[in-house]
Amino acid sequence: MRNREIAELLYETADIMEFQQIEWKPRAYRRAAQNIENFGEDIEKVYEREGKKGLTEIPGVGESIADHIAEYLETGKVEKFEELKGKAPSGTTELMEIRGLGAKKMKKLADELEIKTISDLKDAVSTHRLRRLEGFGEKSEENIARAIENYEKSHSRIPLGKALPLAEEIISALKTELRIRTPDIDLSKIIYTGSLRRLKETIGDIDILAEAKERDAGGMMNAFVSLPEVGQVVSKGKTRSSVIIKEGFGIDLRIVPPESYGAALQYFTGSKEHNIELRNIALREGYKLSEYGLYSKDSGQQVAGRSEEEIYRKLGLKYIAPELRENRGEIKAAAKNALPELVDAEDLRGDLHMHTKYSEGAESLETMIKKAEAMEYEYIAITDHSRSQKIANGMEIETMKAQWKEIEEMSKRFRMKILRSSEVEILKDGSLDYPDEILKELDVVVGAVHSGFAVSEREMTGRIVTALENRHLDILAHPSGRLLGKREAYAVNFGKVFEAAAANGKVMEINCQPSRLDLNDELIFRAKDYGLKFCISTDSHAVSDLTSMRYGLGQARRGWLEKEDVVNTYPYSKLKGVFKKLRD
Ligand code: DGT
Ligand code: CA
Ligand code: CA
Repeated sequence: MRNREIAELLYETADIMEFQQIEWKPRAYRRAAQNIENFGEDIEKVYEREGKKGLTEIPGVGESIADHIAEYLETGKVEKFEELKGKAPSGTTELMEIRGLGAKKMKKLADELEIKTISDLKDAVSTHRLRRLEGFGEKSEENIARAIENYEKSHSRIPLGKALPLAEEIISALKTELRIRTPDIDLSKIIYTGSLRRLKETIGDIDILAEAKERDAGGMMNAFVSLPEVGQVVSKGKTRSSVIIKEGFGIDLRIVPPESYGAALQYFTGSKEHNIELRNIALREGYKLSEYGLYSKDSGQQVAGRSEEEIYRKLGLKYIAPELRENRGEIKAAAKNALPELVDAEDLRGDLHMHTKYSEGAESLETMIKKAEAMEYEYIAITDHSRSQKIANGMEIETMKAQWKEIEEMSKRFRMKILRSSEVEILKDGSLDYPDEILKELDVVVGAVHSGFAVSEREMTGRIVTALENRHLDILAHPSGRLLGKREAYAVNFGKVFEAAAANGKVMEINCQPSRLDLNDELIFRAKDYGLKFCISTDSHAVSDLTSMRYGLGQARRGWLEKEDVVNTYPYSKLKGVFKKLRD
């Protein structure tokens, strides 16, 4: 369902029009946007069925807006809107993202104070020029200051789901280039390090490390800075260069000689806190540790540096996986040989959260099943939205029954176990969105909160605990409700949630969607202490999402989870023991 997306597009366009003083249209655009937002049916479907004519039947949507929507649905953009955006002075579309700063205010700021960019705005706030402006005042200045802060926080870091594929793309492009230029280089030793290698949920900048002998380093650097992906070269040296790629993100490349490769990999993987602790241990043991190697303090001789393993070993530590290197107790555990045996990609046998065209997924049931089977899963759960989720095309009971039929047919054609399920809305009073006689027909019930976030902590905790006490619920989906960089977790007492989940044998989801990663690493770590089990689920809306498993897996590993903690590593025969309904 793309109604919300299209409404957003129209709202944004209205803002741009207003800013450019195209007076009469913005109101019409906003009215159309609002009606589309509240329209019960998927307007993409309306368009498929009835064409442009169908669109004009939506209140407020006239010929020309219908044309634009059709163009958008066909091509993914609207030429005229792009033009309009292009004409807007640079910086204004960015300014529009500051919450509470509508087009009228922006216009006034531009006219009176010549504020055209966020940095202009920041300047005006810090020198208190804003509060003296008519219609603004002290309060409004404070609000805008806070809005700028939020904007910067959410825009300065790259989500893992974006950074990882980007880094892989750049590294593979670099390798291709080097294969031609310097065929005798060891290409296996070009690797991303930093927070990305630790699979942190957001990444400040991408750090790449490569090994090369001195004579090859220059050629490698040249190849790097001249990659077509590179937008701007910030600095270029023999061993280190910094570039900004066309997408706007910073990438560093460092080149080190073979005898330092392990030490540099260890150092640049971080975290800084982990490194500081490690360096202290080195000092205590009579060594000096740097990005060049581990050296004896007395003789100055290098005692390790080619590999990370060698460094940890010399310091009397077991090898520590990058995801654990946050100085959260992993160094002590490594010294006592008490590190967790982390869950691994090969351990995963199924995916218990995905959508199809039955609700807001992009693909048919069959397409999703085919892809999951090609990934060699043993089982999957089909979890289309429940009926009250109108905006996500939630399933009425009849629709769901039709899906059961199709699942039954598919089960004959495919090897995989296909579980009947639904992502069932946890309603305001904590009850579930289908009657018991329907819930009991499902193999697995995934419960989720999607609305009504703005309540007290007590209310939200009560709502979720009630759901966890419901015998029909099996898994709590994206338990915190946060959207990375966009929305904080709702106010909820996690201690009580985890307690109730443990008491009732419920499973916590680790949602793999790059914009969610929920539970996050810290909450996973905390939840494990309650004896809880987890499932790592993609919440796929298209086949391409099925591969985002690795992002959630990263968070699970950062939360110290082992194979046994994660139920979708279990063979189906064992999984049945986890979910009551499969047992019955
Ligand atoms: P980010 O980019 O903010 O997501 O986080 P990182 O961890 O990638 O940090 P970054 O890019 O500033 O530096 C990469 C690694 O280099 C970092 O994880 C550890 C190491 N490093 C950087 N600065 C220091 C430092 O002052 N001391 C030590 N011991 N290590 C550092
Ligand atoms: Ca970094
Ligand atoms: Ca860096």
